[in-house]
Amino acid sequence: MTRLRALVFALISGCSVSAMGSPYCAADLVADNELDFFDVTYFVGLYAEEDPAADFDGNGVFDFFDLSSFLDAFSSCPDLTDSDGDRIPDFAETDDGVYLSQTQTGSDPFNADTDGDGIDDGDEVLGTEQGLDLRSMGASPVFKDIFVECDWFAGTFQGRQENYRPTPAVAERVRLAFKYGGAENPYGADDGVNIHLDYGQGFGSTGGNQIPGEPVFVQFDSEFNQYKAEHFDPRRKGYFHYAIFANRYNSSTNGSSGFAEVNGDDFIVTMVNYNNTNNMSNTIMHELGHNLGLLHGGHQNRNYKINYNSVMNYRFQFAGVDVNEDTFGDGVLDYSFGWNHDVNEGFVDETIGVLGGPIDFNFNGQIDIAPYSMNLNCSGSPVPCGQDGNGSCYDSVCTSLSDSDDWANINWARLSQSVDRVGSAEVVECTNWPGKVLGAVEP
Ligand SMILES: [Ca+2]
Ligand SMILES: [Ca+2]
Ligand SMILES: [Ca+2]
Ligand SMILES: [Ca+2]
Ligand SMILES: [Zn+2]
Repeated sequence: MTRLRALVFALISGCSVSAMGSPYCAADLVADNELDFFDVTYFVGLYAEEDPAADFDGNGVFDFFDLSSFLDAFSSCPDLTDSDGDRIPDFAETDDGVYLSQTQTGSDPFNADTDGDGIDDGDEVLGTEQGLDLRSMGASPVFKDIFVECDWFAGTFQGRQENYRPTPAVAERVRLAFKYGGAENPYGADDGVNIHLDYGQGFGSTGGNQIPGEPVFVQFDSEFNQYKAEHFDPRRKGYFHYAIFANRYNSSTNGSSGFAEVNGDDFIVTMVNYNNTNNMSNTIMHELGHNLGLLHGGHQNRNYKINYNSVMNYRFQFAGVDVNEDTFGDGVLDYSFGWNHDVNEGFVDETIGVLGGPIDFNFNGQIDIAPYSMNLNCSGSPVPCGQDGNGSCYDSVCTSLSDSDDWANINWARLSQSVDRVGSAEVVECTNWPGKVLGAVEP
């Protein structure tokens, strides 16, 4: 575009440029981190219309002094070079990990996403170009953030009164699990993620809402996407995960707890008749984990691994992860750290268990000294190699079962890869529900 054509364009579409108020230079009116022809053009346009914003010296009168003040500001602006293109000039990215203000951001001037959470520094510090104010929602350019909008149904479902809105107790349990999780941050900051669940609780979280209606089930993802189109601010796309909390999905008898995109941004949590703080918070972290790229075996689909200690594993989704190394859940909500050693089902050594201490894997009441072969990744009791426990085992083969480091394996680029933005995403149906591992009746 030639300069002349650009000028004409700027004049006829003057409102398309950013509003006044680059935090970096008062004269950078179009807030593109460059002082250029367009800033002058924009200013002259405001001046001609006696827009209050053109009262540059603040004396209540539009006069010659405004124009000269503007030109002074123009000439005294700092170097607005933005090396990494994240809309924050180099001089403001102080590269010390301490966020103080929009002109002392703590972020890296040569890395557009300093904390590596998939959201650019400029979006976290200034809000997005579409006007989504992530900073006021708690975003930091130097600490990982995840945003999730939660919309829910409430009413009568199959004769039951239910309210599937996440409670403050649910949100707190999820918050703590991420806050003290193992995701790394730059500049030697503590590990952890600030997760922001917007269930319409206020204080900047005003996107979550009840969806009218009392559907017995929601079809994923055709009906899901219709609800999303109606209830999700499109400016949040690419920055927020979107979750619907409903009775069931896909059928009136499906008792499973959820469905999610893998490496995406959409998931559904269906609590049927087992809605409580533990079940919902654990399922949020499980389904969100799929969005983050995690599978039921961490890096693989192999489910029920006794040494994969994560809420992603059906063995630990509702029971919580194992903290005393006996392979049974202890109610703690977490992803895995990959600390357990491999367990070879063809050569099971009870004396070393999963982390060093002995475990009676075959429930014969003693620690067997001699290794044996046994298919261990089953929802019920272990069975001999070659058998699948009438479908209760993930597979029938005896292999080496490996742990996985979920926290290190999170795909932080998932938002830019989600199905709403590009092509088709892999989805995973989560057929788990409380008591399944114990052989209870599906609700
Ligand atoms: Ca920059
Ligand atoms: Ca940067
Ligand atoms: Ca970031
Ligand atoms: Ca962040
Ligand atoms: Zn799942």
